[in-house]
Amino acid sequence: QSTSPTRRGALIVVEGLDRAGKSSQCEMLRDSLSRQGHVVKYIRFPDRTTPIGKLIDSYLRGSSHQDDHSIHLLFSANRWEIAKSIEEDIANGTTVIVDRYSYSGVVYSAAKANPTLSLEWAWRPEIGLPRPDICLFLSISPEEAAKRGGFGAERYENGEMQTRVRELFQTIFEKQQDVSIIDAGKSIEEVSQEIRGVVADCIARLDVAGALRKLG
Ligand code: 2DT
Ligand code: MG
Repeated sequence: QSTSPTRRGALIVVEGLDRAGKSSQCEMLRDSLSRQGHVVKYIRFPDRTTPIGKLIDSYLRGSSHQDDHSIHLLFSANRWEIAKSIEEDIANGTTVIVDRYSYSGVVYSAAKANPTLSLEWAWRPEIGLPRPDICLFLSISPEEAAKRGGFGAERYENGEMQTRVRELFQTIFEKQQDVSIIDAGKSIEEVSQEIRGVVADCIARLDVAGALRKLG
């Protein structure tokens, strides 16, 4: 055979609270990896463009009401409807950067303190989705977040919810493998440089990491 098999892409997830700088950092990482010759896609969840995503968007903007469990499952379904295309991209050598994933999914839902919506319950529908090769958690203090501007108008954008979300992110990332906690209170350039380093290590390990795995 004259053709060598394509090296698979990496699945890189960026998580964090609102105003941690996720979107800017995802864009900078995409541009940096592209300049190095990688084929890169940047996607975000929720993907508000699909039919399920439109229901989620209307819920987040406060235009509609949903039962806590029901909206949780819609957020998860929104990942499942994209999962196959992520797997195909990775197999074809495209590196996929994902802005929010299952970790936001379980943490925001469990933060509602609904007695029948535990972290464990919330994780179940995530099982079997593509497992990130690395999850970068952009950690920012409430003080620094406040300096970056007030809350937006969407559901969840309030102090009480953000405090619970912060605690639950800590809880789940203690147990999670392949998580890198980044101090996102530093300058944009410093944070970006740290992310580039972590991602370079992750990409260098892809051959030994084997095929893309699934969340368990
Ligand atoms: P953005 O501000 O990033 O658009 O997110 N969320 C997100 C959930 O509750 N469950 C999920 O599965 C995901 C991906 C986090 C909008 C809000 O949606 C929350 C903030
Ligand atoms: Mg937001």
